[in-house]
Amino acid sequence: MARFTQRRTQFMDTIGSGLAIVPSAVETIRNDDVDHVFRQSSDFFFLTGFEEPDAVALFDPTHDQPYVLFVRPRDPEMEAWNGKRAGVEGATDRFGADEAFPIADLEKVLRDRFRDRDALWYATGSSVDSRVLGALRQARGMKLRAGVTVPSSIIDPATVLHELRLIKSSEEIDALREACRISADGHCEAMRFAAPGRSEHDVQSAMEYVFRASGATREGYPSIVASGDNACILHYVENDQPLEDGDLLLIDAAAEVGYLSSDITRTFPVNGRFSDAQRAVYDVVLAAQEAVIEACEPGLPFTDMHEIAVRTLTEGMIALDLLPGPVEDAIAYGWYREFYFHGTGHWLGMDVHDAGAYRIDGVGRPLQPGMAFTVEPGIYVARDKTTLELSKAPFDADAERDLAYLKGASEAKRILDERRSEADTVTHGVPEQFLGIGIRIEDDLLVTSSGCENLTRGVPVDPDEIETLWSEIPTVPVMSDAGVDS
Ligand SMILES: [Mn+2]
Repeated sequence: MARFTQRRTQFMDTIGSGLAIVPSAVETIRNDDVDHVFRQSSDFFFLTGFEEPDAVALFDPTHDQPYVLFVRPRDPEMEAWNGKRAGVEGATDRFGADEAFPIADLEKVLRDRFRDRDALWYATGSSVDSRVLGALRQARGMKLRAGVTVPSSIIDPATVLHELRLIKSSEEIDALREACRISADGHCEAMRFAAPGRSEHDVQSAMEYVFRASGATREGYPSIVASGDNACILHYVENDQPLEDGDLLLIDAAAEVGYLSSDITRTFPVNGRFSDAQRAVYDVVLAAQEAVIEACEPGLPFTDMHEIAVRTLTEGMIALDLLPGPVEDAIAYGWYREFYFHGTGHWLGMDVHDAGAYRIDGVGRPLQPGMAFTVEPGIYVARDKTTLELSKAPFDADAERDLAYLKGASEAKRILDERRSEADTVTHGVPEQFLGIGIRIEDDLLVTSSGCENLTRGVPVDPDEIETLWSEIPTVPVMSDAGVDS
């Protein structure tokens, strides 16, 4: 438990004479007596190592009992139904709390602890808002009568906590490495397993079997197993379609180990052979990914990665006649967004889209050793995108985000559409052979002192290597294969 103690010390060192409250995740009902699978909140687990719901952690560094846990009390009858509880005794004996209380005592203890504290570090919007803020209101009432000080400001602990989570410790890196290794193995199995006549669901089963059988706790996020046109839907999770000969299969899936998640995407042909058109688009995406990975080293601003990806992808799209040139126009007017409309990566860690700021004072944050992130360019040519109407209105991603923030997404879209329709336009036909192709390639990188380490190349990206792997016999048994020609 040493790592949790160390994190609490680091966290408490920064909150000074304030106090911090961090709640656990809550259970959500699936139906009747059945809950959705519970997974502890990453912030809470990071500081406590405690995996039960209905808990709250209090950090009060100037008190002589600085670390307090509020937990579900022991209850043999409930435990016989729903599993063991650490209880108040376990919270102190096994989880290192200086003091522990039943969760029902939260308000009473908080009122006491709020005395003489200047700030409350608490992320409002949680399930215990009414209890925490109710206790604070009562403490303020006491303040008027008794003349004590209670917190007069509420500060989001993310500013401290998420910075701690952003730089990974050696233990976290070990877990992340293992998650990446297992995830790569699962993707390799998916490449062996996929064949015309099997389904997205069959491939998902084989891949997730490898994840879990290799020691993963769970998937880091719902697996996306998207064949053919489905690959153009970014968060497709139905995963229920048969695999068609000639289609590509895009899989975005990964394992979680020790509360650290990997995040891998591969795209490969269902029948083991890229068509010329598929290979041409694939090569552009791979070139963009490699250009970004090549540039990754300490000091590179996070936002530069997207610019590198956009430039390489745009050059490739123009070379394939997906877009008209010149490159400078296709970038300045944002034409590339017809086929590439998401970011190039995100922090990776306890949450797949992990905590931590991407910009500081509006400027892209420089990479530092111990940060982990994804690099995931893609090209998605929707089946019905046969003709493009490309506007020559200047495109500014930051200005568009600001506008969406101020006006709301739908009003911002209306304003931008109007602006685009008023500018000159270019009409461009999309070559038919590319329609319906969606490709993304995603790897996980760890910043080292001298560069970046790719943690997920245990699964190939090279098209020839993918074709070879596809031809191998699956290691997971094929349970039903009625539709497959062998
Ligand atoms: Mn990702």
